[in-house]
Amino acid sequence: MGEKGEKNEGLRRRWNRSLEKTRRSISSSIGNLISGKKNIDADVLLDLERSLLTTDVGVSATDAIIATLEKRLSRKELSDAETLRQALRVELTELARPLSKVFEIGSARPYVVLLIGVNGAGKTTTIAKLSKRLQVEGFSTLLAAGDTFRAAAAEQIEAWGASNDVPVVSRGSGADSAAVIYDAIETAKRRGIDVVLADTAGRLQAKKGLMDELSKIKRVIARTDETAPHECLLVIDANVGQNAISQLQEFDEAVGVSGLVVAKLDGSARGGILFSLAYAQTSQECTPVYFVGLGESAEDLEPFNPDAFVDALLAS
Ligand SMILES: Nc1nc2c(ncn2[C@@H]2O[C@H](COP(=O)(O)OP(=O)(O)OP(=O)(O)O)[C@@H](O)[C@H]2O)c(=O)[nH]1
Ligand SMILES: [Mg+2]
Repeated sequence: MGEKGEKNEGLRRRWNRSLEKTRRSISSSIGNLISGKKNIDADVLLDLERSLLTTDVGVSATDAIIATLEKRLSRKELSDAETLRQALRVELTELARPLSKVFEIGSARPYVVLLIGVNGAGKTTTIAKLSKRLQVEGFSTLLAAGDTFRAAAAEQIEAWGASNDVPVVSRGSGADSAAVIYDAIETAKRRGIDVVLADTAGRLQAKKGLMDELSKIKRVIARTDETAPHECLLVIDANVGQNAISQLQEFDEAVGVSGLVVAKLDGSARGGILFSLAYAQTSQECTPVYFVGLGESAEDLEPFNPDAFVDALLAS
């Protein structure tokens, strides 16, 4: 195996390991089939429907998938577990494909990336991971400690910056978040830094005052460069299930979400939420999932790859 082959193999193993819990749910019905019954019938699809719902694929997306499989079953195209697995693979991959988009640093300098989301979603961790990734790609980064709500928040990002040699602009807790981010962007301009990654405090999408604060942050950022922020990334915890849909809607309405990061896909049994997110957006322009979090360390941020994702879900 060449170096590239080894890298791909390692990546495949990582996806597989991360999706173990979600896979167990989905595959159990297909797995039972292989060891038990020989023929695919309506009961099997019922089992599959239940598993998809358990992993948070959501009612509408599950209905659509099962309807297609039923059609194929009635046309006698699903003769055994393997053809069912293949058919499911095609359905799931097609559904997830519109979510995939390459995260690119455009030409603006500094390129400003704002991270938002509910409490504990994984924003600050994602900033650390993204900063690492961008450094490897040759971009210099500066972090804005825009979560001024808790003292520990600024400390968390300052400590990470110090140990990774990444500059951080912070004014500690109680400071005005918009002002800190504004400062960070001006600092990056002066120092010729490529990318500013701006942290924000976690907030519930239902809290109007906090959502208004986000629009203010956005307005203040636009004073440094009218095209900024260039990306507004909503970080979603894979474990929140169907609430992800409402998070996307509400944050998008409040500030305009340009892309998603689905964190904590590892260890979650609810990875099907990605299909739900895709299905919810079938009739509109799709907000992409740029990255998924596959672990807690700085290397565990992977571009969302629908093929790797579905392969990992259906791996035997
Ligand atoms: N397993 C796993 N854990 C993650 C991942 N991303 C974040 N975490 C963990 O989730 C917890 C919360 O992450 P933070 O990055 O602090 O979340 P946050 O959105 O900044 O939280 P607040 O600032 O409190 O709103 C931490 O314990 C992280 O280590 C991931 O992809 N996988
Ligand atoms: Mg945080």
